[in-house]
Amino acid sequence: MQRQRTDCPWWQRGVIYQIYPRSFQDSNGDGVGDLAGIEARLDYVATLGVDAIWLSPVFPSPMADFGYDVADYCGIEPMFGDLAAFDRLLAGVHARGLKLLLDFVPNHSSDQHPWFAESRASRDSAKRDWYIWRDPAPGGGPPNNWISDFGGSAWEWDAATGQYYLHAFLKEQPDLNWRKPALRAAMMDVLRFWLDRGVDGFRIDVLWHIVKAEGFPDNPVNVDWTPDRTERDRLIQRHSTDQPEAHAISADFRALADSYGERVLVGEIFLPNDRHARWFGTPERPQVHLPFNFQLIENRWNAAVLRRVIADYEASLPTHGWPNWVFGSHDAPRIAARIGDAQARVAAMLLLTLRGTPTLYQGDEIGIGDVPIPPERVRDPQDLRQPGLGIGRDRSRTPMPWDGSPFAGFSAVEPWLPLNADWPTRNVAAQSDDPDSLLTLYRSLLTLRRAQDALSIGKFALVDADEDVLAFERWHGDDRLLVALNLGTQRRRLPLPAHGAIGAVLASTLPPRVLDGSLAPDEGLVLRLEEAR
Ligand code: ISL
Repeated sequence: MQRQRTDCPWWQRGVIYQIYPRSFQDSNGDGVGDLAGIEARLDYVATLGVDAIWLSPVFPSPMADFGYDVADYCGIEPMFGDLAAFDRLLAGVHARGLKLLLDFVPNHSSDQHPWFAESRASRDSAKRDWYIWRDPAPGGGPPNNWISDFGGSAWEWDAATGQYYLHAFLKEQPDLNWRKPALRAAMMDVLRFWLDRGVDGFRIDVLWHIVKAEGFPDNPVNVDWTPDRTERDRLIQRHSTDQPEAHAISADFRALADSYGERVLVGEIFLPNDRHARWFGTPERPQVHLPFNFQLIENRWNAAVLRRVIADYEASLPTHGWPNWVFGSHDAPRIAARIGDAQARVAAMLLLTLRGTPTLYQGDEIGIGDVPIPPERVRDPQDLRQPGLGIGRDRSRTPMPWDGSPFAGFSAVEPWLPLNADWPTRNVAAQSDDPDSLLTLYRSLLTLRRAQDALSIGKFALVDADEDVLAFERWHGDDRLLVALNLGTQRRRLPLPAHGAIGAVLASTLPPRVLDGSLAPDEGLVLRLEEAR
């Protein structure tokens, strides 16, 4: 059989590892992680077997939204280090053959950014329309009905200049005006600044938000809203997000990235498949390489549900589009908290065997579960503004537990958020020494993925299977694999492959055993398929 082309870009084969800088490693004893701490842990990241690091924002910030409120796009937050520390980190990343993606936050800046200070100083300011200012509605009050993602009106009154400004998130995060050419040019310069420094790309925060409909019409009411949902969901964000003009800007980002050679853009985009797929752009005018796909987070852990999700997503991809999968982030509940320890092993196997670039969130490789945050320690502004909905993000942002030393080797002092209660046993050192740990499973799956083109760049097809079982084949050239995952608590039949016969077990979520045509509860297998004789 003819071998397929294997000279595909690194970001198609590779695995992205998200580091939340506040919680990875503290090096200076302030209880908050920093760049030197990350640098000190690079060998861990390299030996884990991932290919790229995406760093959540490290820019100067008042931390109203923990770095997603940027006060200087071309600097480093002193709490994290400085540009020299950044350069050392980047050199260390590259020396280990890894890539580094920064988090670009284009939709909004901090209200402490000098641009906003200038914008709000007066209606005549040269930068007034770098942000979105509007007069009150004719009868008074906010210009329209838009709701902030963090609750309340998306408009904040500025008494000094007698206008409202728009903020899709906190009032400390005023939205930038991407219809203004000078703002666009300034932000392109920001990207150049970091690309010139050698970064390998960007994850782009809330990319689908960056342009708003002309005339700022009211958003339609969501008739399906129920009080257990966030206030934001009372409305459908039709006019405040996903505007055609944003696609043109996304294509401009891509053209700039491409002018630097092989760099990668990951777009944070929450949309239904048909609209999501448009963010790939066209072959002639491509947009982001990887529009983040959060459907494993958004959907129930159920084989039938995931089967449909995977099939629909695969079907939605344009021919030039490359899939990707995300199972955890600093915004989402921990995967192990959602599905438990045994199924977290099955989830690891799914994430690393699906077709498409996986993103692994720090701490998920050791299965950090739910970390209840005592009320007095809650820091997440979204949670503080909308208490009682169980949407707190702090519980996914707790520090990495490295070993059994005080504060888990994360810091010399009490960390900014509590550690997972089971840190004395659930930590990197303990799991590194344990052949049956989740970390060991992650390492072996990452090694397998690297060794098997079928897993990283191979083709994909779902296979019929019993209830609770999710199964698919991956193949590349003559190599063909069957992945069979039991998401349930009953023993099920091992699905029959569509092609060939079952051969060697390449990976298992459970201890080795002789195959008997069944899948045990919580069992996931990667099997080699051999030519049927
Ligand atoms: O719209 C959502 C899901 O349908 C939200 O989860 C939303 O996309 C998300 O909150 C956006 O997250 C990003 O931007 C925020 C920041 O607080 C998050 O940490 C960041 O990941 C504002 O910059």
